Amino acid sequence: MAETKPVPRVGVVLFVLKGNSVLLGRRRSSIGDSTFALPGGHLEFGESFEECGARELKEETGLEMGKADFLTVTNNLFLEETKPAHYVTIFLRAVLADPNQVPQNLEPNKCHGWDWYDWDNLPQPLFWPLEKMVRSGFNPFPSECVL
Ligand code: 8DG
Ligand code: MG
Ligand code: MG
Repeated sequence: MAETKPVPRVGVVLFVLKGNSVLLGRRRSSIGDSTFALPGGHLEFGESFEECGARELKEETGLEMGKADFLTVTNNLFLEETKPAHYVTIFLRAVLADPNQVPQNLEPNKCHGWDWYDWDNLPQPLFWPLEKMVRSGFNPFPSECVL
């Protein structure tokens, strides 16, 4: 049987913010195994970015997403992997519907566990698309508008 030609896929991931912290989980995956990454996953047919982000957050952590907004998009090539992949990744910023909710590890086959990490003291190693953003000086927190 002829191999199907690989195509780029769309990932939607969330910077879930709480105080000065973000939610990260250590991946169990053929892509970025053991690295700390944001919650998120594949955009499904017919979904808005916000719907996808809220669904993935719920599936992976049990958390209910509150207000969310678009931050940026990056083009990520994973060509050295056993199964090469190409993701256009949409990054949203979100808060929780209820800030007291506690994350659960609902997909333990895909993640070692979720926790809050201070933005000024992020764990290592970060999943490389995230590492690249952090190194470039990207900051997901709303900038203070001082008039
Ligand atoms: P699904 O079956 O639940 O839809 O997918 P998933 O298993 O949750 O997918 P994922 O790998 O968590 O996310 C899809 C892709 O998004 C991932 O393979 C590469 C891209 N991606 C980034 N940065 C990040 C990130 O920080 N976290 C996550 N989860 N994915 C990211 O480029
Ligand atoms: Mg998922
Ligand atoms: Mg995921």
